Amino acid sequence: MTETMDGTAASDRITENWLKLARGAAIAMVVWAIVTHITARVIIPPVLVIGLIFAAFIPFLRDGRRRVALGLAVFSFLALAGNVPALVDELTHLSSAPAFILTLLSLLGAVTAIVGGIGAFRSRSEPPTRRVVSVAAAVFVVLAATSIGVAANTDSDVAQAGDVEILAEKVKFNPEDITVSVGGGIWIDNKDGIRHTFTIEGEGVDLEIPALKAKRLDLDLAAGTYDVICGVPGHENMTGTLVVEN
Ligand SMILES: [Cu+2]
Repeated sequence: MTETMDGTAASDRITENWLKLARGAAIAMVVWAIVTHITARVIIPPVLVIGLIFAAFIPFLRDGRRRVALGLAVFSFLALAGNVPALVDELTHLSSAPAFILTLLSLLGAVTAIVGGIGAFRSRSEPPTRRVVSVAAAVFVVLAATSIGVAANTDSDVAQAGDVEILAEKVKFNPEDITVSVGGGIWIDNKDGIRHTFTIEGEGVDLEIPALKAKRLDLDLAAGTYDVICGVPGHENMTGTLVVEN
């Protein structure tokens, strides 16, 4: 073999190793999209689209396709950037463990896809695959365990006699039309693996309900009709109407 051919073979191998890292990250993102849907029990269109696009990249991240790898890096960056509010929201709420862990997986997967995609495009030196995977796995295990611990130490409230009971399920309040007597209380049972809030803007009502927990609140509102929202980013359709009556 000539020197040139050796050089080409070496650079091909470097590219393939970077592509392997990018492919692993894309697979992690597909796993994230699937598990997110199983946990949520509803189709979440943006997650579905992101998962399908990552899945579509996987078969092409081989055979020296460096431009496809760059495309993966750009797509991963846009997907991350477009979801900053939701990412920050989930990652700052350790007590909602299922959502926290899935969000963490998506963040680590997307960052690794950016690193792998750019690395494959440049193909300068061997990828630090072992280091990247070790660091990502260590961060994932430590933070996931912390979140599970915090969630286990977050108590649910018990409903009190006379409380109006509400479910937060599949990113909806059930019922959506709620009637409470003046001075009455509400008890909300969150059946979802993601957090919700029961919020009435301008009235000082902002009850946080961690994933899979129940919380109660005595309402101190005058008789009237109020709009209820969930303040979690992306839950704009999770609304209700609260009638407080004498
Ligand atoms: Cu919500």
